Amino acid sequence: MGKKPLFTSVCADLLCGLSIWALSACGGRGGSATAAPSVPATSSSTASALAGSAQCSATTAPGTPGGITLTAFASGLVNPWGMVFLPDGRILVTERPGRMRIVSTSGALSAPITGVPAVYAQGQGGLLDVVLDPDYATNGLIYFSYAESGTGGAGTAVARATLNTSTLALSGVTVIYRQTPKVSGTGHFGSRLVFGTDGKLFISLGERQKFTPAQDTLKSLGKIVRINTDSTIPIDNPFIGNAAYLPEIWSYGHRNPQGMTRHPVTGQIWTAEHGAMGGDEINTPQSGKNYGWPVISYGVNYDGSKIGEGTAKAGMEQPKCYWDPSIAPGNLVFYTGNKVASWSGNLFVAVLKDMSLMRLTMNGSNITGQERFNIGKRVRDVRVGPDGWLYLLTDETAGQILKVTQQ
Ligand SMILES: [Ca+2]
Repeated sequence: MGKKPLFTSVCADLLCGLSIWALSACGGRGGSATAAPSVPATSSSTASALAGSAQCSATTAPGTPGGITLTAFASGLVNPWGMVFLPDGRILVTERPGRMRIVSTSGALSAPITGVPAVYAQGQGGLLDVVLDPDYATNGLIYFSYAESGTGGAGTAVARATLNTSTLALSGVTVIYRQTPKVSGTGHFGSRLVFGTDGKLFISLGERQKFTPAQDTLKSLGKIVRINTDSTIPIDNPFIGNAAYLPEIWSYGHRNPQGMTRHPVTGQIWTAEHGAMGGDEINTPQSGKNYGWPVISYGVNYDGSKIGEGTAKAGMEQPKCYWDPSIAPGNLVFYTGNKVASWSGNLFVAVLKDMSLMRLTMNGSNITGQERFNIGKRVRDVRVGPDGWLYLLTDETAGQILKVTQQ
């Protein structure tokens, strides 16, 4: 594994200085900020558009690292990937090899639910996320994402179905979205499913480890797309009527966003994205915006070689923050529980490679600091339970649901 090129290191240092200023200005470091340092830019005319981003870990949040208690709530899951609490408190969970189960309120696993379509369970592919329809209590509809094989290779798909929790069966399974085109390879499928406050469905889609298709707006690789649940396209999507763009595109230039959630107050969609080495990102994708991959990135190739044109470019958005070294983020969620007052409104990130749970403190929509809780297992998903505690999925062959409490 090579060292980063000098240019990238210098840029990162400059941006780090900027980051600390930005975090101080938000109260994250306690210092008094009087003026922003100069902003690195490729030309003076675009300097105002090229402000750099902050390292997510630039400050340490107040708290007691490790001061949580982990309880094994359920065991016996094989590479669990997504979960959602049902109205009765049970948990609907996916296992990447292609199974979906219901976990009882005492942690017992049901038999596999029937009717799940065949999935492409290779590499990072398989059965992925699952969410409930906003009107699930009355219509019983669920939506799930998965890797699907077909002409050209494989790609992410999203299906809708009616869940019968008594017979443990899906019925009326209908594919409502397919990533295009299908390509070779087993990596970077995304994908998370999140409903906007208006009932439109956001789908995060990886670039299938193909790099440049993330900037190709006639392909849905490396995109956040937004659809109606009947598979039609919302009329207020940003590129409706523009033949140079797929109409479902909400934002583009993403690498592998495997985390996505909705802010409980603002309704804004937040994503966690696997970057190249040293470039994992938190983003707040805005309608019609370009998030840069692979033209700009804080990461480098795994052989140390540079990617693209640097860390900033006019017309491309900066992440809210990034991690260098990489942590490999899974899903993320804002804490809306009532069990730990100091966590209120904080952003929790499931972490795979670093085998941890990150707590990002917030001031409004600004990230002000980070607290790391060691979990010791690859954490794929994090959700707030109806009891106000956090629940984690560990993405392992002997995978578990862990309950997180704090005294
Ligand atoms: Ca980016």
